[in-house]
Amino acid sequence: MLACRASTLRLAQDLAAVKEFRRQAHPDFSPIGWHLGHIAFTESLWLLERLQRSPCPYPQYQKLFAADGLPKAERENLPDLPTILAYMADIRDRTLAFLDQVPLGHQLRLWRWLLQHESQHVETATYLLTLHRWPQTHAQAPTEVFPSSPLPVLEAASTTEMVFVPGGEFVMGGDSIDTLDNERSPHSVEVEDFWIDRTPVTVEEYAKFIAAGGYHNSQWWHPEGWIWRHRYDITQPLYWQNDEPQAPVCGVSWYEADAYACFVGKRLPTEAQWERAARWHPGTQTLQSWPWGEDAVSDRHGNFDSRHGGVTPVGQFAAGRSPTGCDDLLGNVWEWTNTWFDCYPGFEAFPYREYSQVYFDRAHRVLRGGSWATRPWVLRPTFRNWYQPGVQQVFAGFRCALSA
Ligand code: AVJ
Ligand code: FE
Repeated sequence: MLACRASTLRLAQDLAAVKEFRRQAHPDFSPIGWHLGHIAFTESLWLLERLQRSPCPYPQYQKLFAADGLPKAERENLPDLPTILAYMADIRDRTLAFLDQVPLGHQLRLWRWLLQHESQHVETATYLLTLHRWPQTHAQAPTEVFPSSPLPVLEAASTTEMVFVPGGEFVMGGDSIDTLDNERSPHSVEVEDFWIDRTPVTVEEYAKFIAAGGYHNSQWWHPEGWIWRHRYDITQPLYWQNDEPQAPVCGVSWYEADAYACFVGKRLPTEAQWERAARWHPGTQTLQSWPWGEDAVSDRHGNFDSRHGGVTPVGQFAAGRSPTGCDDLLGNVWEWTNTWFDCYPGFEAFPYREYSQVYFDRAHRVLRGGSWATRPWVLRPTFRNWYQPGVQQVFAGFRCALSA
């Protein structure tokens, strides 16, 4: 709890400009300050009100900071940063005092869920800070110079190397104390032999899709993706920049990832394939805890925990490589998969239906692997993130797959 809060405050200290703290960076997201208040509100709700059965210590924040309180656009009227930090500190003092009175193992899953919850909101806040600051830190993005009429069919040449992953039966999901409701329960699935890109698709590779008029040729696009691309007049990833060709492409929606995969004659991996690639050791025929084996996650294994302040060129973390030869599976960018977010067999909502269950609606696609801003205790090969297919998630990229 202390390590988690220290890393949350690291982000809070970075909020120099008040406008970044209060203003929505994007209409789909609440302001950063709301995320901080919501972290404390959620801790207070579940530990103090529900577990300890205390009255709500800050009823004035009930409506503002509850997940279902106000529309996102009405969350800009926030207390100032010191007030929110004091709120967070006071709730934390109360929960630690409560922890002194209860056995450590009592409702451990709920206590640990709160850390997962806090750090996911911190990742979203990091995301929003990135959006706020993008225009200052990056030069004007180059726009494409290609014709807007459909082009003839092109033979797509992807130079992204692929690795072979033998198929078979394996146990997907997890039930360790930190796993969220949507990761449970472990269950057996079977995948066929497949190939998967060694690394996420790079800026250099993706630029070929743009250069070939990929955004102007319906043949690569899912019908809904083609409608989406026209409705919002999308011609490149959000905040597209090509100054680092070996960086993973990011800021892409599922529709763009899917279209690119089609363009290179591949497709997106299913989440079962992704998890198999991240955990299966063909030599020992066993599942590993991590792509690299059993060693605890460390800096050598990938780009996460905001250590590098952004994406890093693909393939820089040899220690994080999987037995089949995949790099960057955990950290760097979230990776879109071909799978709708849905429950696993035996699903039980925890701690509330609105956490996962309401998103099992065939309107959200699963992303795997974590980003450069994911905290180490959230980074794991069974973790499932989800977004609507039209969200150009600036922390998301993808890798492609191919059936054998
Ligand atoms: C899993 C990141 C999509 O931020 O909406 C936080 C996590 N749920 N509080 C989100 C979450 C409730 C969720 N994501
Ligand atoms: Fe939340």
